[in-house]
Amino acid sequence: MFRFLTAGESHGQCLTAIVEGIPAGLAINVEEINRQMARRQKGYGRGGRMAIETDKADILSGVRFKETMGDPITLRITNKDWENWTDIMAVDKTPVWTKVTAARPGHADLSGILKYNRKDIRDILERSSARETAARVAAGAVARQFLAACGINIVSHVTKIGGVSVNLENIDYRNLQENTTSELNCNDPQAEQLMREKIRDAGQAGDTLGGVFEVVVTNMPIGVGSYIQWDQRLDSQLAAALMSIQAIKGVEIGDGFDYGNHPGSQLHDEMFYDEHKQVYRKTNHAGGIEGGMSNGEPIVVRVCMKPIPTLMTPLHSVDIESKKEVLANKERSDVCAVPAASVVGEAMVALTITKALLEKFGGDCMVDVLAAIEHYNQRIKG
Ligand code: EPS
Repeated sequence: MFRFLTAGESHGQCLTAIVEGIPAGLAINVEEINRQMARRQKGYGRGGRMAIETDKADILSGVRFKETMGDPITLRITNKDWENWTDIMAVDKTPVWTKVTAARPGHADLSGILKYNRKDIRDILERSSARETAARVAAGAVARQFLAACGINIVSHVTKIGGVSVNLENIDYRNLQENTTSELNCNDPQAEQLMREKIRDAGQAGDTLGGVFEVVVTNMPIGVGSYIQWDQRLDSQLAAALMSIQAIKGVEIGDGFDYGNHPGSQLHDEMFYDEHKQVYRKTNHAGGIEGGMSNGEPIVVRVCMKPIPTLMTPLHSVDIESKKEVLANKERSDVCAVPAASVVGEAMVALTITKALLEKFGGDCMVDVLAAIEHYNQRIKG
């Protein structure tokens, strides 16, 4: 079974991920893992923390001589900022702290403190912080190397920030490439300029901005995921994985909510036959998934992130200790983290597809997995 877990607080010593179930014999490129880590840190609108950290994943187990052995892989990301928090986040000292007591609307603060019976909101915000996504990207970077060995590619792009949308009409999803130059991971330079202005203005006003990004998976084998049980459906697994990312409020597959606007005759992807291409489609409204299974078309998932709840011009709230109405807690944060979330989205999609792929093709070692995929592809061609 493929699974992963993360541990660690935002200002604790480190974040850790354990990834279990990657077959033996997969070549691991540590430099590429760290390139993914760096992508998550970028983006116009990120806060002061990103200037402190240079996230790097140290592999503590599971890889020997640059190859997996089938063991759990442990990845550690050291928090450089920890040295500024050794008293506040001490493991084995008596408390020397200034408590955080003004809950932020939109954050985990209020429900968390009641649920876990804590007196300092810091006990909640440290783990609920999106800093945890650094560990997900490290885990996802291992999964992507597994998928790349199986020929599967994952990219993302930002399609909306603060109400400014890109033109999606001429996007060639089959050949979408990673954007290595745009600071906002946006493929439309005109929209990107407007997005930057929106982020700059929001920052100056002490406000924050959300947006939308798409994750696209290409070269997926047909029939990954299943309609047999609700939790085996690939679309349900992707939606859950993406919805689990901090601040995500909506997930759509393919045309998503637009399916409510048109009749079926305009929305189902008609089938055609060609000796070379076999059964093929001219459209991809379904976003690469029908009946909970991949259908061979690019998988297109659209994800909406709310504006980050930590505002420098804080909102009305209540102090949980004094019960007085106050302004919410101000913490250093980001004005906009949608480009970072798009990289996290890629990681969560990679981890989800890896799990589903291994359920379909099994295998303790890479040669068995690749042989199973090859055999299956030959069979369905016939
Ligand atoms: C983040 C680190 C955090 C925040 C942000 C994401 O660092 P700090 O709290 O020290 O400034 O910048 O966290 C949140 C958006 C949140 O809601 O907590 C990171 O590494 O991505």
